[in-house]
Amino acid sequence: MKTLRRTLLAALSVAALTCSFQAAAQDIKPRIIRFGYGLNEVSNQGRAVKVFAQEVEKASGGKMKVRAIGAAALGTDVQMQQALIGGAQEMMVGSTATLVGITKEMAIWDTPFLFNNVREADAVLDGPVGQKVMDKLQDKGLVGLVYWENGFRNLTNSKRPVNKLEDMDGIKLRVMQNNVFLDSFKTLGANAVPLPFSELFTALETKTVDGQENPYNTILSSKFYEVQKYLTVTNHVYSPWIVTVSKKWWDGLSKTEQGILMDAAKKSRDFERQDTRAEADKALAELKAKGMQVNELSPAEANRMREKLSAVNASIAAHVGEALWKETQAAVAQARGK
Ligand code: TF8
Repeated sequence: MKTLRRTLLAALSVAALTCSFQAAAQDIKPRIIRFGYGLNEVSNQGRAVKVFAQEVEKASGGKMKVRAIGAAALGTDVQMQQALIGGAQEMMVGSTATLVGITKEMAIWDTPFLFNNVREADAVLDGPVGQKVMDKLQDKGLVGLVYWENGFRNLTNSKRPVNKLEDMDGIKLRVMQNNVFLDSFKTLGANAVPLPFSELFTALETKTVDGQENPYNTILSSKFYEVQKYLTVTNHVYSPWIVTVSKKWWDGLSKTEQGILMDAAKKSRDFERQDTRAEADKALAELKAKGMQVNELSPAEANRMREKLSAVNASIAAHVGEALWKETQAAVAQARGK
């Protein structure tokens, strides 16, 4: 009797399992996902998109296929965001800074010296404040999945070593298309020029601009060392990337499909942060080997820059709202205390 019951139970649970597998399988439709990004294939961004694509294909039994399209071949960050909103493209990854025109709260991440290290960045971005800011995208037709690391930004230029604030005077500096960055670098005395990333290399090469700021990884993968002699270690702001989905398209997916994308996004995030950090650790030495002249700011000059830049804080707070500003400061303080 006991054996019979056991056999029956086993048979039943096999049936239930098969059933739920079938339900899940029916829940996954053949899909082509155009996933655009701005850096090239051999960048940390490109590597992580590849991991995302593999995870999605694996989890969907090959039904959901990710077409990874890099080097801004589908457009600049801003153009791709519009394509996602309109439903002409499914997914992308890009800087949160380029989203500020759509969702003003994203400007909180552009606060100079907001995070002292990546541990603080992870805690705040993956915590309730990061989620809250991400959720604001939904009203605008975008769904944010996860934050990836672009990294701490550093200054390069082709004119002269920047050892003190005054050395920034009159340097034509490309900034991201975002008012906080524009204000920040004007405050520092540079002649700030907003440009999309895809035009940056040529602009540096033709001396349309003298300098730019980006993490070491990007200076390396985009070969800026070929057209920029001087690198100043400023770490003036931590830049996140954000993986977004067209809400129009997302809303038509089954829960299973959404779950597959979310799960793959998290896996790609964990991979990306590790990969980016490992690369950043070696990148400065590589940039020196490529011929860049690197200098650090003296503690006194670094402080002057910090103080100068704190002048933009009030306008960021006004832009994102005092409540979010305070909540973010509290979340940073909490992360710092741990
Ligand atoms: C920049 C950003 C870039 C991103 C990328 C194209 O300087 O740091 O890394 O926008 O997605 O524009």
